[in-house]
Amino acid sequence: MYTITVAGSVAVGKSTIIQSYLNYAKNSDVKLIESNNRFDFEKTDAVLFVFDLTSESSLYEINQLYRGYTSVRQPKCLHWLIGNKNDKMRDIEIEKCTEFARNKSCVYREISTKNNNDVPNMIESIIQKIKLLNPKQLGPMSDRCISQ
Ligand SMILES: Nc1nc2c(ncn2[C@@H]2O[C@H](COP(=O)(O)OP(=O)(O)O)[C@@H](O)[C@H]2O)c(=O)[nH]1
Ligand SMILES: [Mg+2]
Repeated sequence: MYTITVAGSVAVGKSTIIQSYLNYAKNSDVKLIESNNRFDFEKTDAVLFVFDLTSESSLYEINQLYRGYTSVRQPKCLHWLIGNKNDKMRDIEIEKCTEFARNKSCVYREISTKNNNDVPNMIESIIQKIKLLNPKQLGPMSDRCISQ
């Protein structure tokens, strides 16, 4: 079971992202949790820093969350910057978003939970990257050693 933590300011769409994925993948080996708590950032496989493309303050509120994250993150933990609500008229220039992501070495992606494919595609590609880094399905290392 992998864990993806969805962080970000109030009303950016965290719950909607999680619900959209649950509707799509009923039996997934990934657990999505909504949290801004750095103790959750400590024990997760990936963090999605979500902001609302129509709210510049929601982008800047990620600064503090990101600081908490960097203070506890595990070396293999992956992180993304997600601009949500791209079905609406944007209030933040794309250059500002990509620059913000670059400064935090985040992959940047824009989505809308109103588009049925965006959340499943995003989460599936994240799961693929997590699995490449953490091949847990292979079982414990000891089971994979051939005895001499
Ligand atoms: N237009 C639009 N509204 C969205 C989108 N995602 C979420 N919302 C709306 O934004 C509001 C806050 O969403 P919610 O998931 O509760 O945000 P949270 O506080 O981050 O968990 C709700 O009214 C959602 O329906 C989106 O992609 N586009
Ligand atoms: Mg919520």
